[in-house]
Amino acid sequence: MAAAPSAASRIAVVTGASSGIGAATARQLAAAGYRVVLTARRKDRIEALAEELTTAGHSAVAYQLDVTDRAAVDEFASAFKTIGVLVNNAGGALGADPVATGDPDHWRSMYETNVIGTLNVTQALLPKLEASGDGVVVVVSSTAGHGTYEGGAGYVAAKHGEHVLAETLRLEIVGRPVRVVEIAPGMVRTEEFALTRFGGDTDKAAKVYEGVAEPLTADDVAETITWAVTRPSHVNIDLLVVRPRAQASNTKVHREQG
Ligand code: 8X3
Repeated sequence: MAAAPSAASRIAVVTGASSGIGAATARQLAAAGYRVVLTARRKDRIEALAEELTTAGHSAVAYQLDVTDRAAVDEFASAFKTIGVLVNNAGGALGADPVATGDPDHWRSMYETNVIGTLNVTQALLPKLEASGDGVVVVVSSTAGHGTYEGGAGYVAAKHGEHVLAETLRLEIVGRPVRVVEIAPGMVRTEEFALTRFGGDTDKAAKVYEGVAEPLTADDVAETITWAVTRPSHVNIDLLVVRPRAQASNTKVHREQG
């Protein structure tokens, strides 16, 4: 049997690499020796990050990509013969309204970015991951993919969709040289997640983390992703749920009184 390619010769594609968990993951995979391909809609941000990584002696390129645009995703995929790692990180939440009043456009958009986006990129790159002889697909879902909470239904439904995609793909491709890893983070304080969810309302965004001693950071999650993908190729981390110590469940969060 041929030896697995070394990390140094392997390409890692990260979607949503312009900020937060995606950017942190790109940094850590680059430091681990991967040639990272940063994708996101915001070209300026991924170009700046690619430049930063290259200056630090790593290998990184930026490719502007909207994961919901299948034609663009296919064109992107056609540039590669093989890929070692795909981190499906692009996505996010819009709104936190009850089912009774939630905006159907928000629901549609969340399904489109989180589920169809992951589907598009995974379908397009799966042959390339397989061709590497040791591919890893990472789906960055959420604890919202494993239980619901009031006001979360639209996002929770989309994240359950991502979880189902990962679990089903693992069943369907067993026996082929591609691992399927799901990382499900709980409360992570990033610069944009809550702000995007609440349409730029900084007060509402700040309330998400109010009194929580130490929410997870993007780096904490990036470490779990990097750890999972760098296990030996016969070790598949099916699902890794990671929360801050202060969060016992989606609805049980310890908040210190200010
Ligand atoms: C983020 C976790 O609790 O905001 O994926 O849904 S939560």
